[in-house]
Amino acid sequence: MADRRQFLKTSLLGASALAMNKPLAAAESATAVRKPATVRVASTWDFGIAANQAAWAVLGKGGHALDAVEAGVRVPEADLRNHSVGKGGYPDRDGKVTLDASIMDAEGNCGAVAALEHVTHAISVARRVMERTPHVLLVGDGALQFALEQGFSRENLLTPEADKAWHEWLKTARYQPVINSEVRDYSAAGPAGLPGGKDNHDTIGMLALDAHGKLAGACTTSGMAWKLHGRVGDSPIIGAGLYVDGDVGGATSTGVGEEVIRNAGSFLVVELMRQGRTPTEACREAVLCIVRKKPRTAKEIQVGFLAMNRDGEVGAWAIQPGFSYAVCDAKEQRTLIPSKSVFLA
Ligand code: SD4
Repeated sequence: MADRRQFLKTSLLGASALAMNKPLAAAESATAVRKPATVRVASTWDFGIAANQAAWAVLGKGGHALDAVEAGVRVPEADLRNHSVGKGGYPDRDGKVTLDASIMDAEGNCGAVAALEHVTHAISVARRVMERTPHVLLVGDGALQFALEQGFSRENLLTPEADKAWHEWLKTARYQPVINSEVRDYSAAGPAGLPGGKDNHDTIGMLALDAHGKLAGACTTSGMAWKLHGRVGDSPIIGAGLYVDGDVGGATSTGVGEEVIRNAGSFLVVELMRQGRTPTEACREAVLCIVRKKPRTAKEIQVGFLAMNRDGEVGAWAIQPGFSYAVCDAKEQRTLIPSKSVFLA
């Protein structure tokens, strides 16, 4: 009997040691075949080209990915022609411009602001939340109070052009927020209004891998035009609009944030990469998750994911055609790649 107990104990110990070693062995073999990392930055939409240039100014001289993504996304935040990020963004249905942003590094440090008013560079406030508070997310008045305490200046973010567009919207909208305003614009405005078209793209999400082998990501937006005051999208929600795991990769999203939040989208993409998917495969699977859950809604909306693994490989996938992403590295500085999509043009 004693022998049998000893046998069982030994076998169980052996089995659990084997089970514990299994993921370790897999991780080791993954390390063994790992390609050398490529210093690279990628970001959503065509405005990512200019943003990538600013990020590359940091990365190209051996700078840190976290500094690069912050510097990069500050470009569209300050661009008044851009109506979906930072100053000049379209307001909510009450005429208030409210910004959402998040930033994350390879070690899991992260910071975010949501429904922030009167400060152009929401991403830099998000970074301060990460580095100078014990918190992850500050919202609304509290986020503004913190930003002002940190020395950010108070500005009017509603430009005359955005104000005019809001008044136009008020004429016919009956004060109803619309979840898929991008796709509606698409049918009304023709090709220029396609999600990803000249005047109709949203959030910038950016992922970078630096010469030290570190990943970082940033995501910033003025959110959905004409939204309810106080509405927060996916962009400042860690795991939804942005997620980075230094051992695996990073992901970011654009499009209708509600569906991304419902599916913990960027976290899902990173976890799929952890299980061995390429960035493209992981983005595709995450998009299909959204489509499968709500096939009818999916026909009407756009969601796109962009991912980079720890080797610097980049991939993307979207629900609708029109999504594109910009990639910049030592070889190619201004590449714009059309994403594949579930539905075809
Ligand atoms: C958000 N993903 O707030 C962002 C941008 C957007 O429609 O509004 N897209 O949901």
